[in-house]
Amino acid sequence: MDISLPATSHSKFLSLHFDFAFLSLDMESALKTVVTTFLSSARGKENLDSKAFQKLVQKQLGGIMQDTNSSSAIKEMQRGLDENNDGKVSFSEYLTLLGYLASAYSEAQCGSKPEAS
Ligand SMILES: [Ca+2]
Repeated sequence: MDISLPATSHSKFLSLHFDFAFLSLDMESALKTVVTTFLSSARGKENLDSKAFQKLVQKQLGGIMQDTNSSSAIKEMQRGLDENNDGKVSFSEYLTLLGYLASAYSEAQCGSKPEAS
């Protein structure tokens, strides 16, 4: 499974001035949750530090991910996501995790493994 997402910072997206005030459809709500979860976890910073990332995973993803009670497993996952090796999880690195989870969920829904492309 290989997912590459554009390494665009969220601040670039936010400068596009979409009107996010009236998100109402399921996917729009999901998008809002994805963004606000990151922002509230980052507490005004650009990145999640290890502690914030661990908290986010345990609180938000404990239901679908195994080993969320193991801080070493979460640290291992964080290292895997940390493309620029700064020890923190940026918004795009966070999206990489969500991309993996979305793919895994999609596979589970389809009940089949994706073709290698
Ligand atoms: Ca990083």
